[in-house]
Amino acid sequence: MKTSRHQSRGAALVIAMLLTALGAAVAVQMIVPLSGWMEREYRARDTQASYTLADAASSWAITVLAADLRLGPIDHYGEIWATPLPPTPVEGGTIEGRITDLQSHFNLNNLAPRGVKSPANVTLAKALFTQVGVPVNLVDTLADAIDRDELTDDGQSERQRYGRALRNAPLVRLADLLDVPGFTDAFVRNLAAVMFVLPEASPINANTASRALLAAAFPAANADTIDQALLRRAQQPFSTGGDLATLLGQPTLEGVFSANSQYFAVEAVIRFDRAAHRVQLQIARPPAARPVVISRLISNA
Ligand SMILES: [Ca+2]
Ligand SMILES: [Ca+2]
Repeated sequence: MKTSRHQSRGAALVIAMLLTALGAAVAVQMIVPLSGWMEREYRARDTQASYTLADAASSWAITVLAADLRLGPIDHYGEIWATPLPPTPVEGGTIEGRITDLQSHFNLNNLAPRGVKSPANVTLAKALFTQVGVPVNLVDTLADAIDRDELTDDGQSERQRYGRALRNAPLVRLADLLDVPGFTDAFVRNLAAVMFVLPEASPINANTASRALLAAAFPAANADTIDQALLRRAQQPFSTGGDLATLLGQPTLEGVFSANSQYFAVEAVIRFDRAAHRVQLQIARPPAARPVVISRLISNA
């Protein structure tokens, strides 16, 4: 009862924020239905309207995430941003959407934050690679490809070890793995199920990470202790990345976890009489600046 009241209040708030975003960002005449009757005119109208509504979805998500930042430094699924936007009527159609936390997953660039290898993240990546059937030695290759120096862990030249110069820079997209010696299409597909690439290192948010990911990070913690930690998290989200290790009675993993997020995904579906479009956004929310859209994809839904 309490939960459903909380959810409907959350939904009312996210709808109010959408209407604010529509007012602020949308040239209203662009989404008023035109009088044309021909199919191609409908299509043109719907496509133009979908771009306009994609802008509205961006403004909506930015408004929601900026408002969240003012409420405090931690991020968890009990917050307003995590409440899905239910199908909401707008001129000529409906819009619905949801924001998810990209830092609930492992970001491959965490292997070498700011160009320096992170041993704890290398260890976690090896566990995750094993889970999806990708050889663990490729974690070392990838860490060498991302870290800025030209040396392997045992002091050899990377160029000699791998037969060519490595990129020595963060990955920009998952497909960049194909430029790293040893990675195949099949490996990249397997990794895509559990990992992400964000523009810079981004610790995993302990408040939004899956049970499986937490268990992989703390292989010495027993299952009951992890379940108890998850119950605790649902009641009272972690305030630092280290809280989780403490609760599990495990050593802190340097640089692996945080309790907040700077990267979010938005998925919105916009429906008209004759067409539906899916808008997928990635949003960066720096600690002291307005959130910005860093990638946008519009496709047929
Ligand atoms: Ca928050
Ligand atoms: Ca390197």
